[in-house]
Amino acid sequence: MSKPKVIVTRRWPAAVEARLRELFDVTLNEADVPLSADQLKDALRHHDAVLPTVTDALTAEVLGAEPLRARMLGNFGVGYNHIDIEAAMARGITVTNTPDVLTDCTADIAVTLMLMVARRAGEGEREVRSGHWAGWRPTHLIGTKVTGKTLGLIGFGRIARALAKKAHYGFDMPVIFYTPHPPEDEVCRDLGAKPCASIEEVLKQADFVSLHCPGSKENRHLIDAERLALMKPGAFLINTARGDVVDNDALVRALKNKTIAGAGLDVYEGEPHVNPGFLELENVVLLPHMGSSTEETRAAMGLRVVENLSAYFAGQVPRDKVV
Ligand code: 8YV
Repeated sequence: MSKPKVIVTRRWPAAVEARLRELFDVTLNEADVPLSADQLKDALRHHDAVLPTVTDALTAEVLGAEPLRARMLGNFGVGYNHIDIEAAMARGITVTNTPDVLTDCTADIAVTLMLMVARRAGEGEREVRSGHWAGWRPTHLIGTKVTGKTLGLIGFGRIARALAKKAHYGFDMPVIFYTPHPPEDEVCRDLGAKPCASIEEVLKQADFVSLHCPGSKENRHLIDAERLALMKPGAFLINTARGDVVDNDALVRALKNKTIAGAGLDVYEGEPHVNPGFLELENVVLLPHMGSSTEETRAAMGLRVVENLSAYFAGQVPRDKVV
């Protein structure tokens, strides 16, 4: 029997590409240049499965490709806001993602951002590298203490819970959160986390607000000017979720006017574009969407896609079936 034909839209870790070569008739993207909408349509016409990432806009228009051969999208990543899920369902396409394996590394990047922005690490690094460091003095680069401060989580899924654990046990932080689906009391007790009745309640109380809700039409600009205005003047906003959960223009204004103390961002509206307003500000730390970017996690993400694909082609329900 011939092997299923699969196409990978970006470069993946070498070990995973090797495994894909063993199992499938695979087309790799050695140049690592993102595919255009037309190329994605072509991929859907000529392969049994397409393996996309966050940089591939699989819109209803793209998924309307005819004649459609691909009935499987094995997404490399847990978030799938770049895939029109309703259109995929309408076309009978199975979509899978890669949860669990990136939880800790993404939570670690949230910790990195909290520490960097509160302790002004980006500013300090820029100063040393530019040769402008004049030496130690008691009033130099004074930041904000992280240990013991209140962490507020918007969303309470895997990554938020991993962050709660690190913050509570590592930094002695009281944790509060808002989720429309609160977990059992025991989960909250173990993480030292207290549910709040609304997003507003979290925003008003937290010293660090970290976003952990999915990117979606519903969550677009969930954090807008009005909600930013509820945050304490000394508070920091951390975003490792999706850029468009925050109104980026409103955030630039809040940072510029110092109505909040700072922000740590790993994700942006319209990536890889970054709102130029952020670039002029010292009180924001800017990372290039690297939450899951460790050797261990990226390999595990790829192998999780391989597992999902193998199950799909064996006629089983893949472990991480989204639809
Ligand atoms: C991925 C992410 O690297 O998994 C996600 O949702 O945001 C990142 O960790 C990226 O999405 C790859 O598609």
